[in-house]
Amino acid sequence: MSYPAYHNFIGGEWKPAAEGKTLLNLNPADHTDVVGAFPSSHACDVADAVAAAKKAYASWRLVPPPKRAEILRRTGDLLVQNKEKFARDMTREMGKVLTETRGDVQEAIDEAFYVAGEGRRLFGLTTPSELQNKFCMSVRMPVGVVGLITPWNFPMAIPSWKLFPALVAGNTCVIKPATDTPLSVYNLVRTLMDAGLPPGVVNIVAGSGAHVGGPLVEHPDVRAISFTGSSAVGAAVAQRAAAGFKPVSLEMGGKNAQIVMDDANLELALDGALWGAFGTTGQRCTATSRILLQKGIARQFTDEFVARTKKLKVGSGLDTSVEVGPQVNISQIETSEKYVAIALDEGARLLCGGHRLTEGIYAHGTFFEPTVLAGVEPAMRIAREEVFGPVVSLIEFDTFEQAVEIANSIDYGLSTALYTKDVNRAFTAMRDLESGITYINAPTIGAEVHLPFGGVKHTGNGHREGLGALDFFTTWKAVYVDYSDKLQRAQIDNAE
Ligand code: UN1
Repeated sequence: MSYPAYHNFIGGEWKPAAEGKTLLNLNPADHTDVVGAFPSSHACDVADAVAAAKKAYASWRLVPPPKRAEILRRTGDLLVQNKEKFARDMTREMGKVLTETRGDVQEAIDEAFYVAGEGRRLFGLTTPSELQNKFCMSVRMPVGVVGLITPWNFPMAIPSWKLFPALVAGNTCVIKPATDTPLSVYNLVRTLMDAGLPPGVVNIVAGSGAHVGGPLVEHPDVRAISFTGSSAVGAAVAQRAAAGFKPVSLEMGGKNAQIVMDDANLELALDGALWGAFGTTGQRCTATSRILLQKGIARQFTDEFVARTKKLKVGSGLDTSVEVGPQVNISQIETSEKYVAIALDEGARLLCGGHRLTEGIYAHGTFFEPTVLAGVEPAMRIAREEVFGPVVSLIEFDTFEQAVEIANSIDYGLSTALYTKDVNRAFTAMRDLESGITYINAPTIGAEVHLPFGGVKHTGNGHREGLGALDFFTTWKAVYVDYSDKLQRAQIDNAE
C-alpha cells in the first residue's frame, strides 16, 4: 500500500526527522487506510525549529500588526476555499463526522477573521503621570518564540486558537501536532504560508510528547508554552516549564454537567443532552458527561434519552448518514471500556451501550457504542473522572441547590448547562456554577471563538483562549517619556 510521507516544516523547508523515524497516521474508522507517515522527531529537530523561529522573530516582530493581520485574513479566505477538502482529510485522520469536521475548519475560519481584526487594535493603555511634562503608556509586546502543543479532538480549530493570536501579536511559533492528527495542522500551516507568512515564523515538529513536547517545553529559547490536553500531561508540562520560569497556558479536562429541572422544556433538554454527550463521540473537553435530573422528570427523561441513544447511527464519519464516528484510537476505546467496568463495579446500571463494536463495518476501526449509565452517585469515580468517550452518567437530585452542589463537587470546571424556565434559578446558576463556561437552555458544547474559553480548578491554570488569548501571547511594557528637559525624580524619590 502506498501513502504519502510528510516531513517537519522548519525555516520554510520540509525536512525529515534527523533520525529518519516515522509514525503512521491511521484512519480510525478503518485502520487499513493509512493517511500518511509523519516524522517521529527528537530534541535535535526541536532545536532546529526553535533556532529557525528565533531567527524569524528578529524581523516578524517588526512587521506592523495590521500587515500581520492581512495574512490572517487571507488565511481565512483560503480556508473557506479549501473547507471541504480539509474537512475530509480531518474526518479521515480523526474520525468525527463530516458535518463536524466542516465545523472544525469553520472554527479556524472564524478565528482567522476575529483575530485579523486585532491587527488594528492590540490596544494598550495611556494614563496620566504623577509628574508634569511626562507621558505614560502601557504597550503590548510579543513574547518571542512560543511552543504550541495541540490535541487531536479539534485538529485545526485548537491550533488556530493558539497560532493566530500568537502571530498577530508578533511571536514566532513551533507547533507540535497531536500524533493522531498531524495532517490538519499541516493543512493549516500550509494555508498560512500560501497566504504569505514568511519562512520560519511557524515551524512544525511532529512526534511524541516525550520526544518533542518535553524538549520544546524545556528549550531555553522558547519563552512560553500553550498546551491543550489531559490534566495529567498538563501538570507535567507546567512543572517542567517552571524550571525556566516560563508562562504556560493549560486547557485540560472536563466532567461537564447538564442540569435538567422539572420545569425545563424536556424536548430541548433531550436534544441538548444527546448532542452534548455524543457529538464528537463524546471526545470534547466540553462534552456532557453528567446529566443531572430533577426527580420529577427523571424517569421520563431517562426513558426517552435511552431510546434516542439506541437509535444513533455509529460508523465512518465519511458516511453522511452516520451520527457518531469512531473513537480516535484503541487506547481511547480501552479507557471507555475501563470506565464502564468501574461504573458497574461501583453499582451503576448500564441502560444501553457499554461495548466496543467489532463486527462487519466496524471490524477495522475503533468504535464504541453510545453508552448511558444510570443510578450514578456523585461520589463514584464515573461521576468524577473524565472518560473522553461516548459514555454519559445520569444522576438524580431533589433540589436546585443540591444540583449545583453536585455539579461543583468535582475537580474540573470547564462547562455547565442548566435547563429551566425559571429566570431566578438561571441567574443563580450563572453565578454559582464553578465553571469557565455556563450555558442556559443550551448544551455544554458549542463555544464561540470570540468569548473566553477555559475553565477553573483542574481544567486550567487561569488563562483563556478566544477573548483573553492576547493576554497570554503578549507581555505588557510600561513606557515613560519625560519631555521636561530636566531630571524629574519620581514622587517616591522626592518624599519630604
Ligand atoms: C474542546 O472540547 O476541546 O465548545 C474544544 C465547543 C467547541 C470547542 C471544544 N467550540 O464545543
